[in-house]
Amino acid sequence: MVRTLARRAAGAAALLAAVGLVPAASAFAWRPTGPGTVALPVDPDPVTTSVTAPGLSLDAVSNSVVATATVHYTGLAADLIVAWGDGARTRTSPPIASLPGRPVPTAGSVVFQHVFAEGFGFPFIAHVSIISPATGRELVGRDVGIIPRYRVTQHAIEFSPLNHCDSIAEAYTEWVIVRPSGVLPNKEWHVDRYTGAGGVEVVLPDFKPLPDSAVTLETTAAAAPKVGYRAYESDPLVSEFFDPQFVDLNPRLGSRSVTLTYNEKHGADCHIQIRTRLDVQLLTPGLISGPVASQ
Ligand SMILES: [Ca+2]
Repeated sequence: MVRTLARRAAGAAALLAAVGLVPAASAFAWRPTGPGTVALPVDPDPVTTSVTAPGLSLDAVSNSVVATATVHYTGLAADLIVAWGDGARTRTSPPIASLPGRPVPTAGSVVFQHVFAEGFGFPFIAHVSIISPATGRELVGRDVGIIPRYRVTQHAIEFSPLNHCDSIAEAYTEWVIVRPSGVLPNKEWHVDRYTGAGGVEVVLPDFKPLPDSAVTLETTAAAAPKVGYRAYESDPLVSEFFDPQFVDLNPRLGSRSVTLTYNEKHGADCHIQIRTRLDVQLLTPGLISGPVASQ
Protein backbone atom coordinates (compact mmCIF):
# COMPACT_ATOMS: atom_id res chain seq x y z
CA MET A 1 0.00 0.00 0.00
CA VAL A 2 2.77 2.40 0.90
CA ARG A 3 4.55 1.72 -2.35
CA THR A 4 1.29 2.15 -4.29
CA LEU A 5 0.64 5.50 -2.67
CA ALA A 6 4.21 6.58 -3.30
CA ARG A 7 3.95 5.70 -6.97
CA ARG A 8 0.64 7.48 -7.22
CA ALA A 9 2.08 10.59 -5.58
CA ALA A 10 5.04 10.48 -7.97
CA GLY A 11 2.68 10.25 -10.92
CA ALA A 12 0.61 13.12 -9.65
CA ALA A 13 3.71 15.24 -9.16
CA ALA A 14 4.88 14.46 -12.69
CA LEU A 15 1.58 15.50 -14.17
CA LEU A 16 1.25 18.64 -12.12
CA ALA A 17 4.80 19.61 -13.06
CA ALA A 18 3.88 19.22 -16.71
CA VAL A 19 0.71 21.27 -16.49
CA GLY A 20 2.47 24.50 -17.34
CA LEU A 21 3.62 23.02 -20.63
CA VAL A 22 0.17 22.21 -21.90
CA PRO A 23 -0.65 24.27 -24.98
CA ALA A 24 -3.96 26.04 -25.24
CA ALA A 25 -6.82 24.70 -27.32
CA SER A 26 -5.74 21.07 -27.23
CA ALA A 27 -7.59 18.03 -26.07
CA PHE A 28 -5.96 16.42 -23.12
CA ALA A 29 -5.57 12.83 -22.14
CA TRP A 30 -2.78 10.98 -20.45
CA ARG A 31 -1.48 7.52 -20.90
CA PRO A 32 0.14 5.64 -18.10
CA THR A 33 3.80 4.97 -18.79
CA GLY A 34 4.04 2.49 -15.97
CA PRO A 35 2.14 1.49 -12.87
CA GLY A 36 0.78 4.63 -11.28
CA THR A 37 2.73 6.92 -13.58
CA VAL A 38 0.98 9.54 -15.64
CA ALA A 39 2.67 11.73 -18.20
CA LEU A 40 2.10 13.96 -21.16
CA PRO A 41 2.04 14.20 -24.15
CA VAL A 42 -1.33 15.22 -25.29
CA ASP A 43 -3.34 13.15 -27.71
CA PRO A 44 -6.58 14.58 -29.07
CA ASP A 45 -7.91 11.09 -29.76
CA PRO A 46 -6.31 8.93 -27.14
CA VAL A 47 -6.13 5.19 -27.03
CA THR A 48 -6.06 4.38 -23.38
CA THR A 49 -4.45 1.47 -21.66
CA SER A 50 -6.80 -0.63 -19.65
CA VAL A 51 -6.28 -1.59 -16.09
CA THR A 52 -7.76 -5.01 -15.60
CA ALA A 53 -9.26 -7.25 -13.00
CA PRO A 54 -10.67 -10.71 -13.73
CA GLY A 55 -13.53 -10.23 -16.18
CA LEU A 56 -13.28 -6.47 -15.89
CA SER A 57 -11.22 -3.70 -17.45
CA LEU A 58 -11.35 0.06 -17.18
CA ASP A 59 -10.48 2.80 -19.63
CA ALA A 60 -10.58 6.33 -18.28
CA VAL A 61 -9.90 9.58 -20.09
CA SER A 62 -10.46 13.22 -19.31
CA ASN A 63 -11.12 16.28 -21.40
CA SER A 64 -11.28 19.55 -19.47
CA VAL A 65 -13.53 18.75 -16.49
CA VAL A 66 -15.28 15.82 -18.17
CA ALA A 67 -14.07 12.33 -17.23
CA THR A 68 -15.26 9.31 -19.17
CA ALA A 69 -14.84 5.81 -17.78
CA THR A 70 -15.53 2.80 -19.98
CA VAL A 71 -15.90 -0.50 -18.20
CA HIS A 72 -15.56 -3.65 -20.28
CA TYR A 73 -16.89 -6.82 -18.72
CA THR A 74 -17.24 -10.47 -19.43
CA GLY A 75 -19.74 -12.63 -17.68
CA LEU A 76 -23.07 -11.28 -16.56
CA ALA A 77 -23.85 -7.60 -17.02
CA ALA A 78 -22.03 -5.81 -14.30
CA ASP A 79 -23.63 -4.06 -11.36
CA LEU A 80 -20.90 -1.58 -10.56
CA ILE A 81 -20.16 1.70 -8.87
CA VAL A 82 -17.74 4.23 -10.29
CA ALA A 83 -16.07 6.46 -7.71
CA TRP A 84 -14.65 9.57 -9.35
CA GLY A 85 -12.14 10.67 -6.76
CA ASP A 86 -14.00 13.79 -5.68
CA GLY A 87 -16.60 12.05 -3.54
CA ALA A 88 -19.09 11.57 -6.37
CA ARG A 89 -20.23 8.09 -7.35
CA THR A 90 -22.22 6.69 -10.24
CA ARG A 91 -23.86 3.27 -10.24
CA THR A 92 -25.00 1.20 -13.16
CA SER A 93 -28.62 0.21 -13.49
CA PRO A 94 -29.32 -3.30 -12.24
CA PRO A 95 -28.85 -6.00 -14.87
CA ILE A 96 -31.83 -6.48 -17.11
CA ALA A 97 -33.56 -9.83 -16.97
CA SER A 98 -33.40 -11.90 -20.09
CA LEU A 99 -36.16 -11.46 -22.63
CA PRO A 100 -37.83 -14.49 -24.19
CA GLY A 101 -35.70 -15.71 -27.04
CA ARG A 102 -32.92 -13.27 -26.24
CA PRO A 103 -30.13 -14.36 -23.94
CA VAL A 104 -28.56 -12.11 -21.35
CA PRO A 105 -25.34 -10.71 -22.87
CA THR A 106 -22.23 -12.25 -21.40
CA ALA A 107 -19.89 -9.43 -22.41
CA GLY A 108 -20.16 -5.75 -23.09
CA SER A 109 -19.15 -2.33 -21.92
CA VAL A 110 -20.70 0.47 -19.96
CA VAL A 111 -19.76 4.14 -20.29
CA PHE A 112 -19.89 6.51 -17.34
CA GLN A 113 -19.27 10.24 -17.37
CA HIS A 114 -18.73 12.78 -14.66
CA VAL A 115 -18.21 16.54 -14.63
CA PHE A 116 -15.87 17.79 -11.94
CA ALA A 117 -17.15 20.86 -10.19
CA GLU A 118 -15.51 24.21 -10.71
CA GLY A 119 -13.32 25.33 -7.85
CA PHE A 120 -12.29 21.81 -6.86
CA GLY A 121 -8.63 22.80 -6.64
CA PHE A 122 -7.66 22.26 -10.26
CA PRO A 123 -5.56 20.85 -11.65
CA PHE A 124 -5.54 17.57 -9.81
CA ILE A 125 -5.27 13.84 -10.28
CA ALA A 126 -8.58 12.05 -10.01
CA HIS A 127 -8.39 8.42 -8.99
CA VAL A 128 -11.26 6.76 -10.86
CA SER A 129 -12.15 3.38 -9.46
CA ILE A 130 -14.67 0.67 -10.05
CA ILE A 131 -16.16 -0.53 -6.79
CA SER A 132 -18.10 -3.67 -6.07
CA PRO A 133 -21.49 -2.79 -4.56
CA ALA A 134 -21.39 -6.10 -2.72
CA THR A 135 -18.06 -5.67 -0.94
CA GLY A 136 -17.37 -1.94 -1.26
CA ARG A 137 -13.87 -2.76 -2.45
CA GLU A 138 -12.07 -1.35 -5.45
CA LEU A 139 -11.94 -3.81 -8.33
CA VAL A 140 -9.93 -1.72 -10.76
CA GLY A 141 -8.84 1.90 -10.80
CA ARG A 142 -6.67 4.39 -12.57
CA ASP A 143 -5.65 8.01 -12.35
CA VAL A 144 -6.61 10.74 -14.79
CA GLY A 145 -5.50 14.35 -14.79
CA ILE A 146 -8.25 16.95 -14.60
CA ILE A 147 -7.20 20.24 -16.15
CA PRO A 148 -10.12 22.54 -16.94
CA ARG A 149 -10.22 24.45 -20.20
CA TYR A 150 -12.10 27.64 -20.67
CA ARG A 151 -13.31 29.88 -23.44
CA VAL A 152 -12.21 33.40 -22.54
CA THR A 153 -13.68 36.30 -24.49
CA GLN A 154 -12.17 39.73 -24.26
CA HIS A 155 -14.76 42.01 -25.80
CA ALA A 156 -13.81 45.11 -27.79
CA ILE A 157 -11.22 47.44 -26.31
CA GLU A 158 -12.72 50.88 -25.68
CA PHE A 159 -10.36 53.83 -25.62
CA SER A 160 -10.62 57.37 -24.34
CA PRO A 161 -8.21 60.21 -23.65
CA LEU A 162 -8.73 61.71 -20.20
CA ASN A 163 -7.44 65.13 -21.18
CA HIS A 164 -6.22 67.13 -24.16
CA CYS A 165 -2.61 66.20 -24.81
CA ASP A 166 -1.62 68.65 -27.53
CA SER A 167 -0.87 72.37 -27.73
CA ILE A 168 -3.67 74.90 -27.72
CA ALA A 169 -3.08 75.32 -31.45
CA GLU A 170 -4.47 71.83 -32.10
CA ALA A 171 -7.96 70.56 -31.46
CA TYR A 172 -7.25 66.93 -32.26
CA THR A 173 -4.98 64.42 -30.58
CA GLU A 174 -3.50 61.65 -32.68
CA TRP A 175 -3.33 58.25 -30.98
CA VAL A 176 -1.69 54.99 -31.71
CA ILE A 177 -2.70 52.04 -29.55
CA VAL A 178 -0.50 48.97 -29.94
CA ARG A 179 -1.09 45.37 -28.99
CA PRO A 180 2.45 43.92 -29.28
CA SER A 181 2.81 40.42 -30.65
CA GLY A 182 2.70 37.56 -28.19
CA VAL A 183 0.10 34.84 -28.12
CA LEU A 184 -1.86 37.20 -30.35
CA PRO A 185 -0.38 38.88 -33.44
CA ASN A 186 0.79 42.48 -33.39
CA LYS A 187 -1.99 44.98 -34.06
CA GLU A 188 -2.17 48.76 -34.15
CA TRP A 189 -5.04 51.19 -34.10
CA HIS A 190 -4.60 54.78 -35.32
CA VAL A 191 -7.24 57.07 -33.89
CA ASP A 192 -7.64 60.83 -34.20
CA ARG A 193 -9.76 62.19 -31.39
CA TYR A 194 -11.17 65.67 -30.95
CA THR A 195 -10.16 66.68 -27.45
CA GLY A 196 -10.83 70.39 -27.75
CA ALA A 197 -7.90 72.78 -27.59
CA GLY A 198 -8.13 76.48 -27.00
CA GLY A 199 -10.58 76.38 -24.15
CA VAL A 200 -13.23 74.35 -25.97
CA GLU A 201 -14.95 72.13 -23.46
CA VAL A 202 -15.02 68.44 -24.31
CA VAL A 203 -16.56 66.01 -21.86
CA LEU A 204 -14.04 63.28 -21.16
CA PRO A 205 -13.81 60.37 -20.88
CA ASP A 206 -15.57 59.55 -24.12
CA PHE A 207 -14.98 55.87 -24.78
CA LYS A 208 -15.13 54.52 -28.31
CA PRO A 209 -14.42 50.91 -29.34
CA LEU A 210 -11.32 50.01 -31.32
CA PRO A 211 -12.39 48.08 -34.44
CA ASP A 212 -11.66 44.37 -34.51
CA SER A 213 -10.15 44.39 -31.03
CA ALA A 214 -12.27 41.59 -29.51
CA VAL A 215 -10.44 38.34 -28.82
CA THR A 216 -11.70 34.85 -28.00
CA LEU A 217 -9.47 31.93 -27.12
CA GLU A 218 -9.62 28.57 -25.42
CA THR A 219 -7.07 28.11 -22.69
CA THR A 220 -6.16 26.56 -19.39
CA ALA A 221 -5.45 28.71 -16.37
CA ALA A 222 -1.73 27.88 -16.65
CA ALA A 223 -1.51 28.75 -20.33
CA ALA A 224 -3.66 31.89 -20.24
CA PRO A 225 -1.79 34.95 -21.55
CA LYS A 226 -1.72 38.50 -20.36
CA VAL A 227 -2.37 40.70 -23.39
CA GLY A 228 -0.43 43.93 -23.40
CA TYR A 229 -1.58 47.28 -24.73
CA ARG A 230 0.59 50.36 -25.01
CA ALA A 231 -0.07 53.72 -26.60
CA TYR A 232 1.41 57.01 -27.70
CA GLU A 233 0.10 60.34 -28.81
CA SER A 234 1.80 61.21 -32.06
CA ASP A 235 3.47 64.57 -32.53
CA PRO A 236 5.89 65.81 -35.20
CA LEU A 237 8.70 66.42 -32.70
CA VAL A 238 8.10 64.75 -29.35
CA SER A 239 5.33 62.20 -28.86
CA GLU A 240 3.73 61.31 -25.56
CA PHE A 241 4.45 57.70 -24.57
CA PHE A 242 2.77 55.34 -22.16
CA ASP A 243 4.14 52.13 -20.70
CA PRO A 244 2.31 48.91 -21.57
CA GLN A 245 -0.33 47.51 -19.28
CA PHE A 246 -1.97 44.13 -19.46
CA VAL A 247 -5.39 42.54 -19.68
CA ASP A 248 -5.06 39.24 -17.83
CA LEU A 249 -7.00 36.47 -19.59
CA ASN A 250 -6.55 34.04 -16.67
CA PRO A 251 -9.94 32.32 -16.42
CA ARG A 252 -9.56 31.95 -12.66
CA LEU A 253 -10.20 35.69 -12.40
CA GLY A 254 -13.70 35.13 -13.77
CA SER A 255 -15.96 37.29 -15.88
CA ARG A 256 -15.39 40.91 -15.11
CA SER A 257 -14.84 44.44 -16.37
CA VAL A 258 -11.32 45.82 -16.66
CA THR A 259 -10.27 49.47 -16.79
CA LEU A 260 -6.63 50.43 -17.22
CA THR A 261 -5.46 54.00 -16.59
CA TYR A 262 -2.28 55.13 -18.34
CA ASN A 263 -0.17 58.07 -17.22
CA GLU A 264 2.37 59.61 -19.54
CA LYS A 265 5.98 58.64 -18.99
CA HIS A 266 8.31 60.96 -17.12
CA GLY A 267 5.50 62.43 -15.08
CA ALA A 268 4.07 64.54 -17.88
CA ASP A 269 0.45 65.50 -17.71
CA CYS A 270 -1.28 63.30 -20.27
CA HIS A 271 -3.66 60.49 -19.32
CA ILE A 272 -5.73 57.90 -21.12
CA GLN A 273 -7.84 54.86 -20.31
CA ILE A 274 -8.76 51.65 -22.02
CA ARG A 275 -11.50 49.39 -20.77
CA THR A 276 -13.06 46.11 -21.77
CA ARG A 277 -15.25 43.29 -20.56
CA LEU A 278 -14.14 39.68 -20.04
CA ASP A 279 -16.41 36.64 -20.15
CA VAL A 280 -15.24 33.20 -19.00
CA GLN A 281 -16.95 29.90 -19.82
CA LEU A 282 -15.88 26.51 -18.51
CA LEU A 283 -15.74 23.95 -21.34
CA THR A 284 -17.33 20.49 -20.97
CA PRO A 285 -16.36 18.83 -24.26
CA GLY A 286 -17.70 15.44 -25.19
CA LEU A 287 -20.31 15.38 -22.47
CA ILE A 288 -23.18 13.10 -23.36
CA SER A 289 -26.31 14.41 -21.76
CA GLY A 290 -28.80 12.09 -20.18
CA PRO A 291 -28.31 8.78 -18.45
CA VAL A 292 -25.29 6.54 -18.59
CA ALA A 293 -24.74 5.15 -22.06
CA SER A 294 -24.13 1.47 -22.41
CA GLN A 295 -23.43 -0.80 -25.32
CA1 LIG B 1 -0.51 65.28 -31.63
